[in-house]
Amino acid sequence: MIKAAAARARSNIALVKYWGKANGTLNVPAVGSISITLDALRSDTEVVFDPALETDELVLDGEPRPDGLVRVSACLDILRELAGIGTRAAVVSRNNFPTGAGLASSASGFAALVGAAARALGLELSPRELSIIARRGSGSAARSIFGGFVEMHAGNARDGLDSYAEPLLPGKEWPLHVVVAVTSTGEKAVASGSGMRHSARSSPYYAAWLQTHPGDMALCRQAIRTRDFDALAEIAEASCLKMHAAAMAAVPALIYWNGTTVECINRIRQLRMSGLPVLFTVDAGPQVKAVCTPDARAAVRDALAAMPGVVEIIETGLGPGLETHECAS
Ligand code: 2P0
Repeated sequence: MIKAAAARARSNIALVKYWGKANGTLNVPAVGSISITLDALRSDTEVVFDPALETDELVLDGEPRPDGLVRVSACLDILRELAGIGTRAAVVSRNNFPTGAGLASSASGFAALVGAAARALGLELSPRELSIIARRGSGSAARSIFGGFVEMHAGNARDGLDSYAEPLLPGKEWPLHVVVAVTSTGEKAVASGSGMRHSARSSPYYAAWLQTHPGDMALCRQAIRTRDFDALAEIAEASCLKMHAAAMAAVPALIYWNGTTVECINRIRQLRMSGLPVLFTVDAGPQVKAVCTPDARAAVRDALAAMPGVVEIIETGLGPGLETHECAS
């Protein structure tokens, strides 16, 4: 019998970054992280378990992507085992934003995949269980199961079962905005996973990154609890720069930025010094994400849109977690 369902999940950006793995096989992160889920950056995914299929299939943004099947099938295998079936699946996923360019398409993609597949199989899993399974596909996907402000726990159990995300604060309690300055639309040269492994192996700053991370998490939790934008800006920018410093100090160096990335960072720092509540963060790609209060949004957008080298601006508020539904197939 054919079993099908669909899901929508949103991308997220981390304010305190995940960089490094404690267990590559189970994809357990070496550190926790704190993120916000973005309303406008979405993956819509349909999963059809079909007895006629001999292998899993993946179509991403209209293109067959056999290269993505290892991680997709790994997530599907966990769900198939829970459901007690071996049926292969066709996965069709679409992102409404550039894939693989540092906009966390794997976060929304794997959260949507796991949500759709679990629903198709009739598995009644808790959001925490879905988060643990989504993590196997992509560490940041564990966070996209939830909306608003989200904390990912690295955990320390050998089986990875305490390595999951959970909500910290609903988005409506502190409705920040995000202005993404897209500085390049190509797929990034070094995927996050390899970048993390390379940093852990060769960066002299990786140990300091691990050692100072728990303090950063505590400061960020406190800033969110008290809605203290200046404190949030200080810790989020510090965590971002520390992650990139660890990557840049790897041998050979891992530089995810381009010139426009740096110019946008400088512009955002200027804007904050002039009194605008805005902070920057950058992930494993050259895009710059400005996080600001709703009243600062227009000024931030105009300033970043005017930067030479910015090719697109994406604006979004904070979004909800995973949504699943039946589909016609
Ligand atoms: C983050 N990033 O916390 C960090 C900051 C990128 C830079 O989580 O290997 O694609 O699939 O677990 O989730 C991107 O890493 O890595 C990421 P895998 P993922 O948002």
